[in-house]
This record gives sequence, C-alpha cells and structure tokens, in this order.
Amino acid sequence: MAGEPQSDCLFCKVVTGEIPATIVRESDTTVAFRDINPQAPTHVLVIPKAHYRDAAALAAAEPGIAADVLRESGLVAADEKITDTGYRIVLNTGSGAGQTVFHAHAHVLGGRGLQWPPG
Ligand code: DGP
Repeated sequence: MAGEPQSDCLFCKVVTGEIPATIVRESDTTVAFRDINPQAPTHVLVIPKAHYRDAAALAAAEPGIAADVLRESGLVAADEKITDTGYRIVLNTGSGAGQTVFHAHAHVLGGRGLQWPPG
C-alpha cells in the first residue's frame, strides 16, 4: 500500500534504525541524515518516513509531507549555517537523472561553490 514501509528499501531501514545513519534532524514525518558519500561539506538527505518512490509520487499522495521535506531541508541549511552562502536542494528523479535509492529524498548541498548547470 502507498506509503507503507518496504522490506527491501534502504531508507525505510534508516527510518527504523535497522541501518545506522548520522541523523541531524527528525520530525514526526521526516528524518534528515548525512549522506554516506558526501559531495560537498554539507550533504544531508531529508526523507519522508513514509515510503514513496520519488518526490513527485510523495507530493501527489501526501502534499503536506512533501512540504515537510522542503521545510526540514531549509532548517538543515540553517543548522549547517549555509543559508548566507547559498545551498542547493536536489531531487534526483529516475535512474537517468542519477536516482539510485527509490525512496523519496531531498539532497541538501552547500558549504562550497555550486556550479550551474549541474552535471
Ligand atoms: P540518489 O542518487 O539521488 O538516489 O541519492 C542516494 C544517496 O544516498 C547517495 O548520495 C548516497 C546515499 N546513500 C546510499 N546508501 C546510503 C546509506 O546506507 N547511508 C547513507 N547515509 N547514505 C546512503
């Protein structure tokens, strides 16, 4: 059923604590933790606790939780003190765009100069 935990999902296991992660923020609906392979001095993933395959599926089914992910992403940036220098929130969607984990997640990247367009 939509939103239910999936037994084969890495990030569902981060939510339950089955897979350890460095958690930096948590809300009723979201968890934020450091990326295992950071691409910038700050690289945090913000995920909904509920399982949806990507951000668009999450927003379609649970727009309030999608908003929670965005709000928490901004709060991560504030906690990390990267709001003044600028940061990027990335939603890779589909394997062609680099999505490798099919549980919705926002990358919060900052702490270095960020080029545009991204690669
Ligand atoms: P994406 O490529 O957009 O699907 O991003 C998935 C990210 O998840 C990628 O940057 C690496 C990160 N990642 C993969 N496995 C783990 C893990 O076990 N722990 C943590 N903290 N991050 C992970």
